[in-house]
Amino acid sequence: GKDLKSTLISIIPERKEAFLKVKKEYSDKTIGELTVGQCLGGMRGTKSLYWESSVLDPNEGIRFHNKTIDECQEFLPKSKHEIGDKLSIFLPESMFWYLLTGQVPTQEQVNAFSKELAEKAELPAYCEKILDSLPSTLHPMTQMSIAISALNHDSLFAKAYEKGIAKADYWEYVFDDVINLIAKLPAIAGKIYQNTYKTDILKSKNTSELGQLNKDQDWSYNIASFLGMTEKDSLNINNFSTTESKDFVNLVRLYCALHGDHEGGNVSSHATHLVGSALSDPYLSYSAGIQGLAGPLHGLAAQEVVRFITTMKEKLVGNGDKLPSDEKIVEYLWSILNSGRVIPGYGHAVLRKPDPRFKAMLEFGLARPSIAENDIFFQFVHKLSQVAPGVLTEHGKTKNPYPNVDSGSGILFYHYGIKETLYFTVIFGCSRALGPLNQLIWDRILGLPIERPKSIDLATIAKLSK
Ligand code: CMX
Repeated sequence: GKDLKSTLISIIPERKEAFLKVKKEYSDKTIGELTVGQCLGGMRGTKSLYWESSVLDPNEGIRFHNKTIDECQEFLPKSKHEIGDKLSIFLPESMFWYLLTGQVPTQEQVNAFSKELAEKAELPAYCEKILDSLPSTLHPMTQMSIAISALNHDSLFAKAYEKGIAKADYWEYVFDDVINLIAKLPAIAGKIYQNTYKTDILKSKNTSELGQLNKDQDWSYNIASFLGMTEKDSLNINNFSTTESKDFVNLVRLYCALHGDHEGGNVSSHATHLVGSALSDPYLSYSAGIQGLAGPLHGLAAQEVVRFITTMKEKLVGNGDKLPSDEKIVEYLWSILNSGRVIPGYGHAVLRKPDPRFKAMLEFGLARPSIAENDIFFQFVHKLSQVAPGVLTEHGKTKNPYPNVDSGSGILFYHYGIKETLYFTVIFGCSRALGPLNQLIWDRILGLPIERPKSIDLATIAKLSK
């Protein structure tokens, strides 16, 4: 079978023709109107961004090229080492292939793509040096954005652009940069974890690395390995059994595949697309996306849920390992709401039903007895998803009383030993590369221009609204 780039090349003419047709025939047609409320209110609901790979439906949640999460779980290829294993999860690299091309890769194509990513995974020495020089008190997301923007040193697009290339050729260099960047994220994530939290362990074991790259393994396996959290290829810092090691790798796969793309308007995706429109290379563009993901209203929400759940458990059952009664939980939720705080992990700006990504994360835990039966924090998450919607509905404020994606993911990573809450968003940062960087390639294929919306002052707004 063809590799990813050749597959992409084969579909470009058709997609380009469709794009140009719509642009030519409908450019002066109206697809919505703009209210003052939207202009002053975060541009909610303004249909003003082009994004191909996913669409968010308020009731159904995200669809990738029109397929639901459940469907993607059925047809996207898994690791070649775990074919036929019911608990194994499809690969984020399968998802990237699908997002970029709209086609489902064969098992062989994904095997080769995983291998290509592993072969390009190593960080250049200067990037390691930069990461090693950062204070361990620097937020992990700041470290991540520094490392990614530093890689612009090796951008093939930036170099070619400097020499002079035709506009029609931009995308090829952007494509190569994107693959290189995605390939290097596991090593970046691992180095940050190691430098920020695990220097003592390294010292005590007299070694300089938590884990190694395994070129015969997939991208998520290598994330887990660089975190020191596989049974083989790493220090196995949490003493995982074979099953736990496999399950953790599958958690990384599931999390990364599902959090990759969520339309174009969320802050990290929009920022990547905007900065890329100035022809900044993919490293600079995605480092801007990472900086947006680092905001508490965006990527950091998962860490808030973990704090919320662990505090609630502490307050309601102390060191106990049995859930309290539903009444006790309901009472606790009301005490939070009555003190003017929000229930983290519930509500959404666009969604009006339970987030299917939450359902997928929940099912991951429910399928594993060690989590479903023995992890009280997970049991709290599960119970809350049954109890909180009723309380929030009675409270009557939120437009969506259901759990959102952040409700379940953090506590699963917590289960496997990532207790450093500030670190969660770095794994989100590995995942989020898939959506925005696939669109960035298409932005250059289709020759989208620099973005430059019109801004206006208050007097003009008042005048125009008369
Ligand atoms: N608990 C209590 N009150 C809530 C609530 C919650 N979980 N979610 C919304 N509300 C309240 C809002 O604070 C707002 O109150 P005011 O009118 O007093 O300001 C009212 O309900 C209406 O809000 P909304 O229109 O339903 O929601 P928004 O689009 O304004 O905000 C969101 C969406 C996610 C920020 C909000 O639901 C929230 O704060 N949730 C908790 C934090 C959280 O889980 N964030 C992660 C979101 C997932 C993601 O995008 O990654």
